[in-house]
Amino acid sequence: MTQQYDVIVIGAGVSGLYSLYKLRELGFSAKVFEAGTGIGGTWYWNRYPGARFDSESYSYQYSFSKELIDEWKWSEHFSAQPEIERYLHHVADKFDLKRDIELNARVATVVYNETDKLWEIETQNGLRANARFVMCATGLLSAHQFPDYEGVESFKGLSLHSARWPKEPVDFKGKKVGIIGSGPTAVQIIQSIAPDCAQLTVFQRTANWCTPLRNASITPQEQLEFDRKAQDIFDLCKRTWAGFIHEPDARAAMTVPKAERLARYQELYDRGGFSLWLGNFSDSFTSREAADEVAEFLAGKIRERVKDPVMAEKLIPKHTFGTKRCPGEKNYYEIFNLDTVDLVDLRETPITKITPTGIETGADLHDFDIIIYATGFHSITGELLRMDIRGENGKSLKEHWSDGPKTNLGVQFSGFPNLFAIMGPHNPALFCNITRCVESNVEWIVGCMRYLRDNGFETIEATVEAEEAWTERCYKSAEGLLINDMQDSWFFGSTNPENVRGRFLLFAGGVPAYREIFADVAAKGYEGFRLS
Ligand code: NA7
Repeated sequence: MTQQYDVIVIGAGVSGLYSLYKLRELGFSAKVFEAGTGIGGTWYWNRYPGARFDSESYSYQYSFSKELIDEWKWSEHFSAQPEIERYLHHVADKFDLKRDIELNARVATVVYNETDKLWEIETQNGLRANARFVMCATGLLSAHQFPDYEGVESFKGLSLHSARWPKEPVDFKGKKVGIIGSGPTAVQIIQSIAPDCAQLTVFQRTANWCTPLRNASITPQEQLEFDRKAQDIFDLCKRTWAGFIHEPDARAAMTVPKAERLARYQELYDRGGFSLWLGNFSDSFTSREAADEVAEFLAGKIRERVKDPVMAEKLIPKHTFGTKRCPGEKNYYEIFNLDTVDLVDLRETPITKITPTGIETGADLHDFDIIIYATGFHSITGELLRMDIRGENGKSLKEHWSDGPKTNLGVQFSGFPNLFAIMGPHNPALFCNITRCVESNVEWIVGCMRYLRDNGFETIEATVEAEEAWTERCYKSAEGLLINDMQDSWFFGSTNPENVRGRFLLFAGGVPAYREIFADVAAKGYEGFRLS
C-alpha cells in the first residue's frame, strides 16, 4: 500500500535527522528513506581507519537543543568516526527519530504527479510513498566513485573504497597495500595504517597542502570551558565567512612586516585544524603573493620533515595554496621516511590498468594483497542525479541540468515544485562547517513549508528568472578568488562525469551573506519563488 506523508526526506545523515526533528516540531508528518542499514550518512559510510572531523567537534555538533549540548561530551577536539556515529545515534534516540526512518531503502524514482500535486517516491526494494513535499538530504559527498581504470573488477585480493568501508575491522598487519588518492581521506588512512602494513604504496596524482590537525583529548578543564562557552562558539561560527571558529586577521598580508607574517603562519601551523587555511590574513583567498608565501612556508616544513629530498619534492603541491580544502595531518610526512612506504607519482607514471594481482603503471607491476580506493565522490550533484527525479511535464533533473546545475538559493529548481535540496549545488559548502550550514538550510526550508501551510498555499517553485540570477550570482561569487586556479576539484565538478566542467558548483559569498539572503527572501514573501 502507498503511504502518504506531508514530507518525505531522502537520507538519514546530519541533514536528514535534523529535518525530521524540525518537521515533527512544526507538526508535519514525515518519513525518511535511507539507503544504508544504519543512520548517520557520511558518518555511517566513511568508517575507514583514521576517519574523523576536520571541524572542531564542539563547532560541528547540532546547536538546536541546549539539553543535547549539555549532556554530550566529546572526547577529542577532532573526534573520530565511531564517536560521531554514536553521537548521531544518541540524537536519533533522544528525539525518538528512528521510528520514522526506513533503513535499507535507497530511493530510485521521485516523480511529480501534476494532477494531485504530490511527489511519488519508489525505493529500489519496491517501497512506495507519496508526499506534498520532498527534502533531498542526500549529502554533498556521498556518491562515491571508483576510477575508470581497466581491470578494477579483476583484482583477486581485497578491494576497498573509503566510502564503502566494511563494518568489521580490516587487518593490515603484514599486508602489501596500495592506496589510490591523496586527498583528505587518503591522508587520514595512510597515516593510520602505514605502521601496520608490510608495504604501503601511495598512488598520488595531486599532492595536497596538508596542515597539522593537532588533535588531542579534551581535558576536564577544557570541557568545563566548552560547557560555559557553547553558545559563544555557535555565535562565532555564525559570524565567520566559513562558519568555523577560525577568524582571519583583518589586515591584508603584505601590509604586515615579513617577520610578523612568518610568525603568524607558524602560530597558525601550531594551532592546527583549518587555522592556517581559514584564520590567515584577510586577503589569503585573493592575493597570490600572500598564498604563495604560505605555500613556501609549508614547502619548507615538508622539506624539513621528509628525509629523502626527491620524495619531499613529490609531496610538495604545485597548485596555489588555499584552493582546495587542506587535509589535516598527523605525522603524515614522517610516514614517507619509513622503508616500508613508497610513493608513485601518477603524473610521471600513470596507472595503465588494475590486474588480478595489483596495479600496473607504465613503469612497473605492483603486487598487492589489498587495494584501497580513496578516490572521492561525484560531488554535490552526484546523489541527486543518481535518482530519477522528474518534475513538471515529466522533465528529468538530468535534462534540467544538462548545461550545469541551476538552482534558486541552492534549495529549489524551476519545474520541480515543493522539492527541496539541503546543501545542494550553489550553497557555501566548500568553505562551510557542514552542520552550521545544514541547520540554517533546514530551518529555512521547513519554515517555508509552514508559511505555505499557514497561508493556504499548496506549492512553491523557483521562478526561471530567479534561478538564472542565483546561478549567475554563484559563478560571480568565485570571481577574483584564487580557487579559479584549481578547476580540477570537486567544487568545479571535475569529479563528475555528468557535469559540464568549469561550472562553479558553490556559493563563495560566505556563510553570513548566505544566511542574510535567505532571511531577506523569506521576509519579502519568498521573492523569486512562485507560490500557488
Ligand atoms: P577528494 O578530495 O575528492 O580526493 C580524491 C583523491 O582521489 C584525490 O587525491 C584525487 O586526485 C584522487 N583520484 C580520483 N580519481 C583518481 C584516479 N582516477 N586516479 C588517481 N587518483 C584519483 O576526496 P576525499 O574523499 O579525499 O575528500 C573529500 C572531502 O572529505 C574533503 O574535501 C573533506 O571535506 C572531507 P586528484 O586530486 O583529482 O588529482
